[in-house]
This record gives sequence, structure tokens and C-alpha cells, in this order.
Amino acid sequence: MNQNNNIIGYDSQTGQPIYGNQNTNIQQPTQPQMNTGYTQQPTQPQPPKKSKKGLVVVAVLAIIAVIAGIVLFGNQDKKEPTNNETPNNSEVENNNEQNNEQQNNNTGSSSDLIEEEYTGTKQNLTVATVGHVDHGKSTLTSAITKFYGKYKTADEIDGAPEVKKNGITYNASFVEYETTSRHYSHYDMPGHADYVKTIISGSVKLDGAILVVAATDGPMAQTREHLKLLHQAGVEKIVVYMSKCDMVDDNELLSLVEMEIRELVSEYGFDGDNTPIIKGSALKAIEGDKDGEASIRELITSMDKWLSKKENHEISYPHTKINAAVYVLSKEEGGRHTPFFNDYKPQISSSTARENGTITLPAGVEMVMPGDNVDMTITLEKAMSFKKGDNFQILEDGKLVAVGVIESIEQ
Ligand SMILES: Nc1nc2c(ncn2[C@@H]2O[C@H](COP(=O)(O)OP(=O)(O)OP(=O)(O)O)[C@@H](O)[C@H]2O)c(=O)[nH]1
Ligand SMILES: [Mg+2]
Repeated sequence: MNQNNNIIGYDSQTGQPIYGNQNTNIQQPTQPQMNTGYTQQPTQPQPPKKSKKGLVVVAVLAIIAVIAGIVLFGNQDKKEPTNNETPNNSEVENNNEQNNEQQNNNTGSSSDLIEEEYTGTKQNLTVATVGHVDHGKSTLTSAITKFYGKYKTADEIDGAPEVKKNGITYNASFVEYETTSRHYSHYDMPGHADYVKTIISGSVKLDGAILVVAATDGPMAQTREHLKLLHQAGVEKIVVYMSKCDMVDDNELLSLVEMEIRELVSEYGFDGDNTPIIKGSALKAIEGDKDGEASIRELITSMDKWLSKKENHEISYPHTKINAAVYVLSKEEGGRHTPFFNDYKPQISSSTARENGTITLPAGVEMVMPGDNVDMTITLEKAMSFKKGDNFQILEDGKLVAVGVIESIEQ
């Protein structure tokens, strides 16, 4: 009702307006809504009857007293709820419920879509578990939360809902945990495509990563792809967790897998000799096994020691030729419906500029389909300011068709 829409105050906790109609309360004290609750207020005691004339006088006095009482109480009780205000009060309550819901959604649970800005005093590092499908990324993430954060099962972590950020859609679980010196913001993605998208688009800017390699398999195709992606996005340091060691009895075999990992890590530009490689079982750790738990603690200690916050003090200079890793939006994401070929000429857009560019595909790549990721060289019509690790967009007539990260500068 319109007459109830005046703001009569603000809730001290939520800041939400409280609606009501002051004027109605004051000027129309005899309206039905005012009577509710107050007509039962004590009325004036009746004086003893003396005579008929006296009775009339007393009755008139009593009526005046009752009316005065109503007016008086009516004025005082603007603060109290009336029937009129009840819908508005419940509106405030609803707002409170919404606020509570929002707060509950922001407590850093694994299903949170987007990293909450950490406001504590410790140094915050953003990391992710990366590695081949089924190698134990989510189980490891779960084990870490068990000992250092708010425990989430691997299933909860794997069931991340879809989000849209920077024009692309992906699934990612966010968990957070703390050591004595640091706070970690940690991402775990359910699928390979999600790693490609989040890392290339810069939706998740990593300081470091935990590469998970199952001891039963050793490095596999996506182990390589993720190492390459991390390197392209400018991640300098990683730690390695060799998972599923409970399934391998042979120590020599474990040492061989470790050697293989060190070689691969070096191949993609990381310090293969000194990168910590921890052998363990995240599954056993979750089940309460002491050695399993020890491997998780060793991993966290090595993260504290080996990983560092990425400080990007490099200055951007104008360049005309860059090498980049690019993810091409799928048709479903609003991208192209058809492939593009060598010499494709879209616009390249950064946070500060937009220029025409010509794309050169790597030798052997004939065409790029929507949904693909590809390395490319971009020649710019006019110089744009860039540095390694910067993210950019590829547009066609102003429409986003791909996202990229600068891997290196040629000119
Ligand atoms: N024995 C043993 N099994 C493990 C270990 N870690 C994970 N697993 C099992 O391996 C399977 C895959 O583990 P996940 O943690 O889901 O692997 P993931 O890398 O997150 O898989 P995707 O998200 O599908 O890429 C599950 O059945 C786990 O229980 C481990 O240390 N030891
Ligand atoms: Mg997983």
C-alpha cells in the first residue's frame, strides 16, 4: 500500500530502510490498525456512582480520558509495530535473511565462485592444484583443507558450479587455508578445459602451483600441458606432490618417477633440481594415516619455503610483435561459430589500448576452432604497451572472440 511507503528509520544493523506511515499513526489515532494492541491498554478506573448528573459527568470525563490515552499511547508507540507496519517489518527481516545468505555464501567454502579478497594480516598467495585427469588433485585439496582449513570432501571440491568471468565460462573450486606465516587462496578445477581457460584468461592469477602426479602413472599428457600453461602465464615456481604412493610398493620405481618429473619440470623452464617433490598419499591422509598426514604437512612446509609471492615490478613498453597463448571462445560462450586461419586480422585489446593485429599460427596448425587453445604470434599495426604475463582480449567488430596471455615479446 502506498500510504505505508514512508521511510521512518533505518535498521541499525543492516542499514535497510524501515517503512511505515508516521502521519497515519499520529493523525488518525482512531483508525482500526491503531486500536489493535492498544484498545486493550488499561482504561481509566471508573469513579463510584453518586448521582445521574454525576454519572454523565464521569462518563464524559472517562471518554475524554480514553481518547487522550489513545492519542498519547498512539504517539509514543510509533516505535512499536502496528498492523500497518507489520508487512514492512517483515520486509526488513527478509532483507536480513538475504544479507545472512550473502554472508554465508562468502565464508570461503569450496563452492565459492570467486576468490574473496583476503583481508587478514598474513601474506596471501594464490595457488592451484594442476595435473593430469584423475591424478588426485581434488583429493589432495581436500586433505589440505582437513589439516589447515575448513574441511571439504573431494566430491564437494569437484562439484564446482559454473561461473563467468572475463567473458569466459568455467568451473573452479576455491578453498583457503593458513599456515603460521601465510594465507593461501587455492583453486582446484574439475576439468582440463577449465585450467586452460582460467590460466590463459587471467581469471585466476597464480603466484605458484602444486603439480599433482600420480606415482602409478608418472607424468602424462596433461601434466605437460599444465606445466606449459603455467610457464606461459609467467608462474615461476611450483611444488610437486607425487600422489597415490600407497599404491606403489617399489621404492626404486618411485625414484624413477621422481627423476622423470624433475626432467619434465626443467624442460618447461622451472628449476627441476631444486623444486620440492613430496611423495605421499592424500587419500590415506584423509583416512587418518600418520604417514599420509606427514606428507601433507611436508607439502605445506615446502610451499611456505619454496613458493613466493609474484611481485611484478616490470614496466610495460610499446611492442609490435608478441608471442601468446590464446583460448578461443566457444560458440556457446558467445564466440565465433567458424574456425579462423593463418593471417586472421582481428583487434587486440588491452586495458589501455586497442589495435589491429595479424595472427600467425604455429607451423603445422592450419586452422583454429572455437573452443581451442593455441599458441600464436601477433603482429600489431601500431605498438601497444605490454609485458610478459599480461592478459589481453581478441575482438572482432568489438565482440570478444578470444583471450590470451603474453608469453614472450619479439619486438
Ligand atoms: N590410493 C589412492 N587413491 C587416490 C589418492 N588420491 C586420489 N586417489 C583416488 O584417485 C581418484 C581420482 O582422484 P581425484 O582427487 O578426484 O583426482 P582429480 O585429479 O581431482 O581428478 P579430475 O578432477 O577428474 O581431474 C579417486 O578415486 C581418488 O580416491 C591417493 O593418494 N591414493
Ligand atoms: Mg578433481
